[in-house]
Amino acid sequence: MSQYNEQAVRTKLTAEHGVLVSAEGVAEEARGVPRVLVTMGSDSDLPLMMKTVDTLRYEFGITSLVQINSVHRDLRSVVAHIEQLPESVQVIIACAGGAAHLPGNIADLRADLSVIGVPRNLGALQGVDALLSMVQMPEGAPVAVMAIGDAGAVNAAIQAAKELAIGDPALKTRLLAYAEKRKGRVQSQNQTLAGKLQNL
Ligand code: AIR
Repeated sequence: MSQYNEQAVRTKLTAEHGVLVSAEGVAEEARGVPRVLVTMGSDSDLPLMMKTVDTLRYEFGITSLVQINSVHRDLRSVVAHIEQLPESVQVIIACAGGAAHLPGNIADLRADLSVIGVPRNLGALQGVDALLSMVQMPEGAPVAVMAIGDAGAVNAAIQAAKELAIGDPALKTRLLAYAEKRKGRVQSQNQTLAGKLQNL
């Protein structure tokens, strides 16, 4: 991200912006400029959202900011956090469970940024509640909603990488390499298929 001076963005980061995470480590150990905000309603969402953070940093080399934001427990701080994001952040990934209004609220606050929603599989309705809360946005404030749970968390990272790759050929190359790895999985399944069928 040549248009952003890494040192300038990093020195401006405060605890209010969230915690920086990159392939090198967390907080002071992290490197690079945050291009994605990964936010969630509670730290109980973290195990799920680490799949997003890890896909971003290890598959695509994308540094993210990670932050907790609850629109049902502290709405005012959500507004402040989202309005103060560093300008290097170009995509927001938001996860919540239950009455999951975080991505929709952020889509209203930030008409200039892409918002991707990850519904968490939780409680009596196992994520169907979160999915419907996210996906039924009124006209004018879209949220790109992923699948419920693990697949959605990983896909959110890939979707963010695709959006960032529009202006970043190196990232395009990494996306293609990631797709090749997926093809390899099918090929190796076919190679071991005869043996598996014989044992059934
Ligand atoms: N949540 C928190 N504030 C608003 C919402 N929707 C969600 C969290 C989490 C769930 O409530 O995103 O998925 C349960 O949170 P906790 O903190 O009780 O584990």
